[in-house]
Amino acid sequence: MKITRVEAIPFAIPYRKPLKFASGEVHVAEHVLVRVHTDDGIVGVAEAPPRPFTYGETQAGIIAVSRRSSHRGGRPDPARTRDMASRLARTVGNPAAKAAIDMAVWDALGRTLDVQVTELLGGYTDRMRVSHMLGFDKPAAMVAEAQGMRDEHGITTFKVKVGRRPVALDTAVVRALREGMGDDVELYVDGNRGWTASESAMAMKEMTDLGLLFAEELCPADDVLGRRWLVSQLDVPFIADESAVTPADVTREILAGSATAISIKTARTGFTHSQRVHHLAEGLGLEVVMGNQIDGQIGSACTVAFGASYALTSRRAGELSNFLDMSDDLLTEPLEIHDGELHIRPGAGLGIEIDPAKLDRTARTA
Ligand code: MUC
Ligand code: MG
Repeated sequence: MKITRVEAIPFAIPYRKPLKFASGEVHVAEHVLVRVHTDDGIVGVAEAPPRPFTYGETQAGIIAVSRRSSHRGGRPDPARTRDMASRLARTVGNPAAKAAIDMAVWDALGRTLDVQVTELLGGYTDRMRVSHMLGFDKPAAMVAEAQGMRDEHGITTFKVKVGRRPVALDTAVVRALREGMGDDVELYVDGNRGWTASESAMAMKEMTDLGLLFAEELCPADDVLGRRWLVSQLDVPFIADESAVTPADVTREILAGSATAISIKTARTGFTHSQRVHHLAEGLGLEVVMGNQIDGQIGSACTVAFGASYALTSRRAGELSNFLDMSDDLLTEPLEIHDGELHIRPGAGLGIEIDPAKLDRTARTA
């Protein structure tokens, strides 16, 4: 079995409601559908979501990297996932492009063997609890959104975007959520590096009675000593997200005391490197949250496929609901969140199929 072609198809799906956070905002999902073809006629799929404000990737860049990857070193065998991943790792950066190719290869492998990707990776469970991400808005609107998610989808874990100035803008939101939703919901905060270390410490102190689960990327990891100072005084785990993209970054940030927990995003480490991050976290006894790079339905299917593979990644609710805010999707059978859970798909590979009519409707020319 050999890979014969890597296709990269740009598409655009507007958000019904834009997501706003400290490092940027997203109004249209301008993603890239990646399809890996094998000489047996199998096609594996994944999606790459560019986040220019975080990683510098763009739709055009992802297309260029994906198309070139198919010429890299002959015709690789998808069963040799490590070989594929190390070929891709020769290109520095470009995490979403490399991750999408890696995941499409795993999907092709699963389809070839007639096995689910989750089973190939570890097969721990078939579902995950869902955490919903609340973007910047006024307190009443964010509480109403959380209530809607609980009523309609049974979601009871919420990640609240923070990092605005003055910090009271955000602490008021978290307090309103705790008061409006009660003590049964899980709440944690993500600053996308918007605050300084001292602003973060002040905000966490102000929210000390709100029973937060985690704090994520409140200040930049590049403020090396400030960040270490902050992390050392918190009484909740501090999640490294965009500061720890590769397994090597994770090692450095954890050993330096700049974080005490890890966000794994398959959109940037695919399945092969996410496995490395998972094994590292498991070995070190770190908490893990399956994060969301504002993924569409294909990306969310990838996240749940990986998260369900291990006890550590499925213990906490995974960030799997951003696709609910998109006005369209590409799947023949759209994902559904019920009773606060998202299940993996029953079929081989990722178990998802692309609907050609939906792709025609949303595809853009490269
Ligand atoms: C997050 O966890 O930071 C925002 C930008 C991005 O790449 O991911 C999101 C959510
Ligand atoms: Mg984050």
